[in-house]
Amino acid sequence: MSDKRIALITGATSGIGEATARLLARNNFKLIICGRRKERLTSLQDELSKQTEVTTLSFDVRNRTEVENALRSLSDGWKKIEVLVNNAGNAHGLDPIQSGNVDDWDAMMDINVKGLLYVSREIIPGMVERKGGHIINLGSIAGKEAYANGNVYCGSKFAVDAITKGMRIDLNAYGIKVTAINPGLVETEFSLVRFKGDEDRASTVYKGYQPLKGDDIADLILFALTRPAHVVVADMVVFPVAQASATVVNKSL
Ligand code: NDP
Ligand code: 8X3
Repeated sequence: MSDKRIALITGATSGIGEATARLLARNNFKLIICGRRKERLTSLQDELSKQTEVTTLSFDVRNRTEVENALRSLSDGWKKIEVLVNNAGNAHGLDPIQSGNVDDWDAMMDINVKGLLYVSREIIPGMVERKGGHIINLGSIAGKEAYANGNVYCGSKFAVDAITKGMRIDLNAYGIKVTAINPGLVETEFSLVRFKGDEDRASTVYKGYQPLKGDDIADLILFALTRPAHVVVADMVVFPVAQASATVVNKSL
């Protein structure tokens, strides 16, 4: 019988989630990779299947029925999910509160907060029944400090911070580990999504210093997942060396 743990990663089609899928595939995990872009899921599955067993689930985390149907469609061999990486999420827009786009607000609260909850609600009961498992929630420095024009994105990540703490308390009785990873600036498709495909504006965010890469965050996720049974990494904040807070970034390094 395989001793590999099954890890489900949301948002595995890009950035931090994709890097995490690649690293876990090389480190004794079987993978359920999720996202909306099916062609990216299939191509990642083809690549990683050389290293481990991989299955894909395509759903929009905003749509509760899609989330439920997708997760309940897993065959028996894939149902015992021991690791959940709640990573799917994005910022949409960067506007002052008085002129914010309400569709952007809906997207951020629906994806970053409600989507994380819908996925978790499907997976946690199995962990409780088996008295074990590990949930890794991707928060952000934006969930620790509010910054100018970050308002609702920060609100969504402050919510992730509170939900993570609540999960850790409620699941304490069952030996389930809950970890928050809170990165600063990581160069992924994040800014391209935030600025609605404006490549120049997106690339400016990462100019003048060395930002984190998806691989740097994947390393920390693997670190948290491979601590001894009695150790849980509860809460990590990680910056590129050039960053000192949500807004202090030394662009001359
Ligand atoms: P990317 O834009 O590169 O990746 C986002 C991932 O989320 C994609 O795989 C995307 O897949 C998925 N996703 C987005 N919306 C949905 C949806 N409605 N349903 C299902 N999946 C969705 O960004 P990152 O890798 O940087 O972001 C990953 C996480 O890290 C996010 O939670 C983000 O807030 C957090 N983070 C990022 C930081 C950064 O600087 N980059 C810093 C701190 C935290 P698809 O489009 O295929 O559905
Ligand atoms: C992503 C990092 O600083 O853009 O969560 O909010 S930041």
